[in-house]
Amino acid sequence: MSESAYREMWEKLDLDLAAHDGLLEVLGKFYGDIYLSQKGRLNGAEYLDFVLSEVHGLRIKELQDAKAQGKKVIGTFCVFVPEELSLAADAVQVGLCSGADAGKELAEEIVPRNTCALIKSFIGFKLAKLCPFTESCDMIVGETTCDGKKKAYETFGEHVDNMYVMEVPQRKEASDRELWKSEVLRFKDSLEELTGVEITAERLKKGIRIVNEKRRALQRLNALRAAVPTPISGRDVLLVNQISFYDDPVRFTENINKLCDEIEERIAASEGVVPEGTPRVMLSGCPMAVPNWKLPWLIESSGAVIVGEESCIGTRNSRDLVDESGETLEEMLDNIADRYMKIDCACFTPNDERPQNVESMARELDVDGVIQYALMFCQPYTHESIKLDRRLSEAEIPVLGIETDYSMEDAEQLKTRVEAFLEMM
Ligand code: BJ8
Repeated sequence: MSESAYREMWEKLDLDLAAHDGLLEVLGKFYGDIYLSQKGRLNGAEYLDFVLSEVHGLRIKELQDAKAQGKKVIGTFCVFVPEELSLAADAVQVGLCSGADAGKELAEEIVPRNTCALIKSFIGFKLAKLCPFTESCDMIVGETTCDGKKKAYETFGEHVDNMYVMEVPQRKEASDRELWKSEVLRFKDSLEELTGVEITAERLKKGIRIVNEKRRALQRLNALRAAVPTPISGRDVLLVNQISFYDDPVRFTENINKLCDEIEERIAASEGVVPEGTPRVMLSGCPMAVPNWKLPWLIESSGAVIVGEESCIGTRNSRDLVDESGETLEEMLDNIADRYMKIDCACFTPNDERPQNVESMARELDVDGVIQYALMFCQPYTHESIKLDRRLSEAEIPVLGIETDYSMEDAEQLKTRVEAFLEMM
């Protein structure tokens, strides 16, 4: 598609074209510095580069084409929203979390300043008219996870059409499972009403299979990257996880499996993206949405390699599959409810699974240290970081806690802390 056709599309979506041009320019430069400058990347990374370069172009065109064919677009902010159901309703589901400071001042007019950067970012992108994904949505799904998000959706909802909020329980008792199942059913009904498509057992089975295949590809990638020497950079795997929320799920799975085939060849030849002996680090904590690449870049440019992300844009989203043995609609809906109740988000209390998961992941990946990442003002993850710090220290796994936002102002200071941590490891 030509540049002028893209501009016409963005204009129709009511984007602020001048501000949007500025955003794409900064994004392109940032991507070049952080991604394209890497040495020894896999050929399959071309897919990542292509998707990222067309994230506001070709992918948005695809969404417009889907809409022209009568399909609906569902926007989400959290891994609790079951994509299986959206696919079964013949809809397209896309992630709307954003990882850049755009529109921050506008966002601070409607949410408190001491709100995390992720929330301010999705609000800022909307208010500054910068996000073609948000503007393409027929329904935007929020969820009652942290207080920041659930209060923000009240005001955000005044600025978008068709805001829908799923109630996510805060505990994991039988009554919470019951509540969650009823929310899964309510979401199914709302999708059917929006799309006019009845979610049958056959359609849902297909939706479950597509999303499971996507998660299987991510599991395969996570298993392969654990090899020594490390065959793929942490930055590239983070990008894979980020793209998993935007790209068509079938195309994504196919490309990630091809990337994994190439990684297998690399492993067989004992080739790594970094030399053997490079310190292995695992990230744990808040999700890192596109283009939040600051910390991974600082870590990997300090001489370490990231071999795991315990995060929703990471293994928390791919660890569990939906049981595929269900045959009736009811069985499948139960299996979906069960799978999503396993998510160990810090919004749950108690949340004993998460420390266990973090420690066992660190051991399985044989990491030299864990870097806990929390966005400033994120209560759930900063609270849990204290407990996790204690647990990992007791297990003699070196740990560093980082609290930051999306600005680059603290980059130098963070780099110094990361370097000191790597030396200490
Ligand atoms: S399941 S982690 S995607 S809620 S960083 S907005 S928690 S103040 S993102 Fe999340 Fe779903 Fe949980 Fe995952 Fe609040 Fe913290 Fe901000 Fe956060």
